[in-house]
Amino acid sequence: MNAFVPASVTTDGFRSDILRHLSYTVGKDAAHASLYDWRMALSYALRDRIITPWFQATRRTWAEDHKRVYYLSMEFLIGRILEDAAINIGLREVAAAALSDLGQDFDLIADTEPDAALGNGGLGRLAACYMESMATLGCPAYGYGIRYEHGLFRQEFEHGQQVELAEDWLSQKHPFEFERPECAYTIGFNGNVETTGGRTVWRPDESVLASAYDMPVIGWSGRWANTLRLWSALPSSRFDLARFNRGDYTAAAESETLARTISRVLYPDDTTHQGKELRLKQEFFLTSATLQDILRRYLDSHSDLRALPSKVAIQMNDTHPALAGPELIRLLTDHHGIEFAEAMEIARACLGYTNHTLLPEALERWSTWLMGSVLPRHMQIIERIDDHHLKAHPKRPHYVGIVKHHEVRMGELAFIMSHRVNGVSALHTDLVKQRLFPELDALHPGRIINQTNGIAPRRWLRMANPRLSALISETIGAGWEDHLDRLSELEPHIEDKGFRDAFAAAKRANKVSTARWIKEATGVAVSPDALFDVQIKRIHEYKRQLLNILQTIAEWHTIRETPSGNHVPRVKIFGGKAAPGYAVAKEIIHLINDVARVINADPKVGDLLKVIFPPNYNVSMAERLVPAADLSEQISTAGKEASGTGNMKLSLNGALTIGTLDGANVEIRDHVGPENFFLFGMTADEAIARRAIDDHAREAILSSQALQDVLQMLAEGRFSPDQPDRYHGVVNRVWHHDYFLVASDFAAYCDAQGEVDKAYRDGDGWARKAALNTARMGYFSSDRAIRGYMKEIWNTDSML
Ligand code: 26V
Repeated sequence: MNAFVPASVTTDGFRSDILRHLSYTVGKDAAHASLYDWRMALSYALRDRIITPWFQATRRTWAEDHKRVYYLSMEFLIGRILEDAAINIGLREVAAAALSDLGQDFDLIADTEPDAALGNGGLGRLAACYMESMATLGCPAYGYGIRYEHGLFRQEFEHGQQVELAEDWLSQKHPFEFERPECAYTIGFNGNVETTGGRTVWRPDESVLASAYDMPVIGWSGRWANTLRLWSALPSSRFDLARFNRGDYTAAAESETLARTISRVLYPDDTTHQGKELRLKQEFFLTSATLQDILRRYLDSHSDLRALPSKVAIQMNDTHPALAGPELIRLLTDHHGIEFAEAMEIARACLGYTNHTLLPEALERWSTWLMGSVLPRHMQIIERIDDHHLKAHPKRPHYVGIVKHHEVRMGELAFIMSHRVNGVSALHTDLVKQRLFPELDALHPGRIINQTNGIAPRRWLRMANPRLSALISETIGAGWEDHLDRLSELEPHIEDKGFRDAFAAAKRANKVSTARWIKEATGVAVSPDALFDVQIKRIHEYKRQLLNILQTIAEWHTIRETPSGNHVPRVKIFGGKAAPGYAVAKEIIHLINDVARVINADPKVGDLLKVIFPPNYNVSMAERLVPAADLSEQISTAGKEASGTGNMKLSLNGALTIGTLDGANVEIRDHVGPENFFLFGMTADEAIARRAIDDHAREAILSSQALQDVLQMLAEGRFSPDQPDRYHGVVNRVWHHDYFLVASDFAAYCDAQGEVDKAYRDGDGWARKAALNTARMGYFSSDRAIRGYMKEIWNTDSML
């Protein structure tokens, strides 16, 4: 039981709370209530308990006029809210007991909650973990995002191929949100700019309303709560009856159409920037509504906008909200009469920019034509910022700048408008300096800093893995959840065989229950004694699911050739979605499913090898798979994965990593110890050198019989008998267009997998390594990361 359970909340009391909400909020009699009804009643009863700390936190922030942090993100990949909130407020057990008295099961009810999937992957999930940590640390903060009607699409497989279906998390009532119709701002688009008498006015010819919805974010132990404010678009003018009556039917509904589209759907592609007008409008919608709200709040209790940076820190989660620079300057100059240069300094002192990717195709660039027509005033301001920066730094090389070749480069804009720019792992930050912004780094030494990513231990250990959490609490006592470094206190116990057995038993129990779930989800029976080898993340060439599946085929081949060999049984588990327009990624999904079908039906292989790919990987599925994993696949081409955070979740839960020297893998390996990590493959520098070699893949293929065999099987259609040439494209790309170096890293990867087998055969040795992973991962708490942002970027402190 939590020490901080609000003493006033008894099981009996909470049971009446639930029943009261069931009757008077949901309008159902217990005798006829469905799981949905119970979930609503439970959510409202919990929500009641969150309101008081939430109000208190808000009141104290006002009363003490504390600096506030504003975290702007196009994505918040929250997942389920109910159980996480229950755990943080200390009522998880009370609620379960109360429900059990009522003949209901907490887990069954919680399992009916749809994921709030307002994000694509790592960047959005990081925003959600950071919101939770800011609340845990008592850092007054607001998250700002868009309330997409449809989050990330639902994935199904048809004949092994991905199909996308609309996701509609909002089709059910969302009990943790509060509509704030009184809080709404007008967001303009297009139109023209007029300058008269020294004053500039933008006259948009289109507009929508941004209307707020608030969600409380409760921190660990319920000591602090912040707000996540999501904007929903509404028509700015009522239906234009006059135009309608004149027969102008479409124009009459224009504002309504624009409003309906703007917050309708999350862009499902996190790999390619397409320069689409609607996306630019979404970004401005988020940014403008948020900045208007920030200035309104500030001016409620201050009058001098020059002091804004002492009370306001604005973090841009990648460049998606990078219009914050020009928009803040516009509001300060055009609306509040501040001089341009001073406005720029004020804005820069408020703003910080986090870079999450080096992939050139993901870096945002907008044509000056589009920017100039959708946001004419901002286009002017952007040019002025660029000009001002050039004048201040006359030695700036001619090819450096924000506006080049008729494009606005959002990375450069965000950099120049921020007082701090940060990468998300030590290696990534070095690469941001050396490869992405070398010239700007030279002009602004010290501006680029590192903040290695982290994950929320409450969700990713305490909630996802109750068995391991209980063992940890029994061993080192309570309170590690918000002092994750304390996991190091486990180390001396790892020398104790009893502890290692208990650690292994928790893992095994997780595997048993996940095996049951796998059977339900996919129809395939897997043995919990097999090594659970897990690769869960978006499907992308650089993440190299292809390398994994090619090695799986090689392993299958070996088992068939030497059926009596000493093979370690494995379950290869994949999870992930491909962007709908990313044909190569979709082909990899198809391949994994085809290979799974053949291998899983092969009687010669039996339990020695299974391939599992449950559809619709999401946060909830991650919570189910992470605690059951033995091996974590972090095998991206070095230099391509900015950080990774799944790598942290898996290792924290006692999975060993097989991985490259990429992103945060480097730091994870430093922490857990190289002997507890299976390293393979080229470094980032070696990868670049390798690519420069003509026919690098050919050389690697010719020196690996295993790889030749695998490619041969693919070419012959062994996994696609109904269409033997289906994977000719894949084979051809490995031979001739292997940018991500699958062939060149193949042999090293197979060797590392051999090392994994060897280590796994020693069950007790494996348990030691697994436990050491958990014990040494405390550093990767998002609390540590947020402390870093508070100190080095936001210049703020805790109110606890
Ligand atoms: C780019 C775009 C381009 C425009 C359309 C929508 C969209 C959405 C997202 C992105 C960038 C995604 C970048 C990203 O997710 N990076 C990941 O960030 C994680 C958190 O820092 C990090 O762990 C991963 O390594 C990194 O890939």
